[in-house]
Amino acid sequence: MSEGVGTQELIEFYFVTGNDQKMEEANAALGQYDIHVSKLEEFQKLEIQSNDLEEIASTALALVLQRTAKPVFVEDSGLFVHELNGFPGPYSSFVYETLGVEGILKLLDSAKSRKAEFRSSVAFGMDGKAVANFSSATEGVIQLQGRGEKGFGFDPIFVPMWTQKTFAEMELKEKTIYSHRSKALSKLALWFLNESKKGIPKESKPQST
Ligand code: ITT
Repeated sequence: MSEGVGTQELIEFYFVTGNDQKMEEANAALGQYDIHVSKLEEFQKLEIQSNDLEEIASTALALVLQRTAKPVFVEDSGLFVHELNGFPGPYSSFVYETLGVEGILKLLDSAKSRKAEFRSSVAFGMDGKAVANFSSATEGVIQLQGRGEKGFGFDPIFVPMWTQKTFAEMELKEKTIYSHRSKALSKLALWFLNESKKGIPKESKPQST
């Protein structure tokens, strides 16, 4: 196992997702720690309905862990708009497919605040057992109109704090600096590299950070 960030040894994690852009982002985020990510093609992420991203990710992971001993993770994420009391949140995928970016812009037509945050929750397991969850968020502002062609989902309307660009105007490398997903995955990487030095706990209640 790796002795830490910057070592030459390549670690392989597996990601269960139907979203290829999430895959690319995961590789960019974990690549910083010499961790390579491959897709577990034969698996589908099954999503329960819940208001809690961590619960959605953990439940999806539990099903995957019944069928593989590989180091594997799933991620659940969403856009939480403050003025809409956190909507669409855990329903972001469905809302994106039905109302789209324009739907969110319409809902915010007369909103006083355009503050929002993207949240990400990563559930990681290995040897057939859930080991840990990592969550993160990125705050920002919903724009009046979409800008940019890159990324996916609500990227064209979201500008993270401390920047002027929407996620869709950023190269992958730049989105990796700010994104909720990248921050949650960095927590996973740092935890894993640290635990690897001690020996990963095999029997444990998944911990959350
Ligand atoms: P999985 O197969 O991994 O579930 P998914 O795209 O369906 O892929 P989620 O269920 O986590 O992922 O849905 C999150 C939705 O929230 C996603 O479809 C987007 O609409 C939105 N979203 C999450 N992260 C985003 C990001 O970084 N940029 C833009 N939109 C994002």
